[in-house]
Amino acid sequence: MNMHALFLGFLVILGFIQSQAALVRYTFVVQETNYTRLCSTKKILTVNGQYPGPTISARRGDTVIVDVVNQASQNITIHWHGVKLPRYPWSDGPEFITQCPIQPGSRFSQKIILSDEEGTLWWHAHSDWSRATVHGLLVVSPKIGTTFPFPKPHAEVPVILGEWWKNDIQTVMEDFLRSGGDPAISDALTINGQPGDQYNCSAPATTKVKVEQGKTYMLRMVNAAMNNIMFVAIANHQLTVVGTDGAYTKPLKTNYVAISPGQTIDLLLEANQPRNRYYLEAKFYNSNPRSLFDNTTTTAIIEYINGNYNASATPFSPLLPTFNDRNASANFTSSLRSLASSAHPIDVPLEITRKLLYTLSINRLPCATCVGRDNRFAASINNITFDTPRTSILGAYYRGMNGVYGDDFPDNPPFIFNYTSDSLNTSLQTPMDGTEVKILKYNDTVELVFQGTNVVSGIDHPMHLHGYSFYVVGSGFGNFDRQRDPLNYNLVDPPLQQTIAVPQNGWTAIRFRANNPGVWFMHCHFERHVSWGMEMVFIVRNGKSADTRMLPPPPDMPKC
Ligand SMILES: *[C@@H]1O[C@H](CO)[C@@H](O)[C@H](O)[C@H]1NC(C)=O
Ligand SMILES: *[C@@H]1O[C@H](CO)[C@@H](O)[C@H](O)[C@H]1NC(C)=O
Ligand SMILES: *[C@@H]1O[C@H](CO)[C@@H](O)[C@H](O)[C@H]1NC(C)=O
Ligand SMILES: *[C@@H]1O[C@H](CO)[C@@H](O)[C@H](O)[C@H]1NC(C)=O
Ligand SMILES: *[C@@H]1O[C@H](CO)[C@@H](O)[C@H](O)[C@H]1NC(C)=O
Ligand SMILES: *[C@@H]1O[C@H](CO)[C@@H](O)[C@H](O)[C@H]1NC(C)=O
Ligand SMILES: *[C@@H]1O[C@H](CO)[C@@H](O)[C@H](O)[C@H]1NC(C)=O
Ligand SMILES: *[C@@H]1O[C@H](CO)[C@@H](O)[C@H](O)[C@H]1NC(C)=O
Ligand SMILES: *[C@@H]1O[C@H](CO)[C@@H](O)[C@H](O)[C@H]1NC(C)=O
Ligand SMILES: *[C@@H]1O[C@H](CO)[C@@H](O)[C@H](O)[C@H]1NC(C)=O
Ligand SMILES: *[C@@H]1O[C@H](CO)[C@@H](O)[C@H](O)[C@H]1NC(C)=O
Ligand SMILES: [Cu+2]
Repeated sequence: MNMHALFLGFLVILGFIQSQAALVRYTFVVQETNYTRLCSTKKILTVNGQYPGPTISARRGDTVIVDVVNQASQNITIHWHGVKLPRYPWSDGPEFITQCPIQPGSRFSQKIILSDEEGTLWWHAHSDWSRATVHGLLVVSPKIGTTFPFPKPHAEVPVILGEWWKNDIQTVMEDFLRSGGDPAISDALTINGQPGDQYNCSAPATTKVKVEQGKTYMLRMVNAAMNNIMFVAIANHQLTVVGTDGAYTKPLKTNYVAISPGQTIDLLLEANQPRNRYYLEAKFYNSNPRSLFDNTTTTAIIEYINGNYNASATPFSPLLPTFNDRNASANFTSSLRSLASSAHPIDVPLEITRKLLYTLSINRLPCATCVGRDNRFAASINNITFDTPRTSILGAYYRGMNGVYGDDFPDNPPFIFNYTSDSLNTSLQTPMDGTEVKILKYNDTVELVFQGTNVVSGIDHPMHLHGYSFYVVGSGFGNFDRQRDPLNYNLVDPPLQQTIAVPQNGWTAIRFRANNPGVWFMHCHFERHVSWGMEMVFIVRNGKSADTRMLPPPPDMPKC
């Protein structure tokens, strides 16, 4: 063989390697681990003994196999948040929606099929409240031979925002469900599992990001907290948003970030300030004056290399929006734009075949067993509080089993009223119970308007849809106006997201094409609202051709 042929052969092989998606494999051992935070030790659920859990690293289009082994003493399921899993809902994870739990002593090999996701995603438990400690990043890098749509950052830094209770999380959840009221507020917020240097016992382990002046760093941020949106900022530094929920955005320069539970944001940090120490701070945004919340601040430290600062002085602190500034939250959220470049094009549905309007409400139900109160909180979508079955809806759908769910989820609120009025009749507070799904045809183009209500009390709802990304085409405060508001939709470069904060007493319109057949959960990503029933299920029917049908289930699907 001459050199020329050898060289051509080499090029062919190189091309093959580049176009080949890789198969990546991980083992996740779910186990109980003793952990010390805030000077006290408790048993938490972890993956591989780590909190936060291990980072999964893959490239666009790869397939990741995760062998989940349950060595803990409770049921568990794992969800790959933001991964669409084309035609393969079997690995999606929500308990009793797409699978039965992985029981203690058993295992489930989950296949995570990546497609067009690129950026930061994450994974978390999707049973009870165990996601409090069972979560981690899922980083999808550009394919070999392609790169970021911005200069390659000097380094990538995980920023996992969380919430820590001194008490056992299962106990926190059970006490909360029994009480009928709000859950006990957490004892600290965390960054990468640490409350920060303002807490005893935590100071030495506080996240320190050492930066070199003149370099740019990429923060891969996720809000893994249970119950609130967060404001985040770094003293004296602007941040540039370049992506959210595994899709690129137009660069957005900002002094602060508002991030919903479930949402991920990729940010560039330019180390362009004097060589000193600066706090990265995060705290909760809470728009509802009625609910108590954890009003503490968690910190990490951005520390310049070769600085001549006073190491015992407190780092500079950023100015964050005030805790109840709903404008600051809505303003940030509505400033995001898709990159919409030729390398990263978008495809917003323009002809809509299914128009849906879903109200999101907090409710009350009578309670005879609640201590000190005669009612308990509930929550609903279109006035239906979701009743979770004890077997998998996906399994029932696939096998044609009757009696597990109904297909009567309403397209519109059953009763039209002034959703965001300051004075609503208390007769509106009692919801209906049901396990209703919404059936969509393959390739339906859906416009879904979420309408927040002031029933009981208005609050933001970070809504998350499994199996899809959607375009956020509009939002506003007050009631959605079917005539006027669509005139202001952004159909040019709306952001592509999987979790969107519907503003307090406001609305948000999303669009997506139902081209992923399966059973897909949709829910508020505030854990207490999920426990109260703010969730529903879409079933997207198979298309006609073989490549538009659901794939068969794996042989090791857990059984109920
Ligand atoms: C965790 O701590 C408890 C109580 O201190 C102890 O009984 C148990 O053996 C510890 N478990 C592990 C896995 O270290
Ligand atoms: C830290 O410890 C000191 C001394 O034990 C105590 O006075 C203080 O309240 C503690 N602070 C926190 C935040 O726990
Ligand atoms: C934080 O919340 C607690 C109650 O959980 C309250 O006592 C305290 O005053 C609040 N602090 C601030 C600064 O709002
Ligand atoms: C360093 O900071 C500490 C705490 O603020 C202060 O007490 C000390 O005087 C400072 N040292 C110098 C050299 O400025
Ligand atoms: C919030 O924005 C609205 C306009 O959208 C304005 O009327 C209101 O004053 C703002 N509130 C605050 C606290 O800035
Ligand atoms: C956000 O606030 C800034 C400054 O108040 C304003 O200029 C901008 O138009 C607002 N953006 C949105 C999307 O509301
Ligand atoms: C709905 O309620 C809001 C807030 O109380 C009020 O400003 C608005 O005028 C009401 N709309 C109608 C049509 O009554
Ligand atoms: C509230 O609704 C009930 C039932 O629809 C009705 O009987 C009652 O008059 C209403 N109350 C007010 C204050 O509007
Ligand atoms: C929800 O349904 C219940 C039961 O039918 C009814 O009493 C209540 O008024 C409804 N509420 C709303 C907001 O539609
Ligand atoms: C789905 O809709 C798109 C856009 O209208 C069309 O190109 C495609 O052929 C459709 N696919 C199927 C299977 O109907
Ligand atoms: C664990 O899952 C199995 C199968 O669905 C169920 O029968 C059992 O009740 C669950 N255990 C708990 C503690 O929820
Ligand atoms: Cu909610």
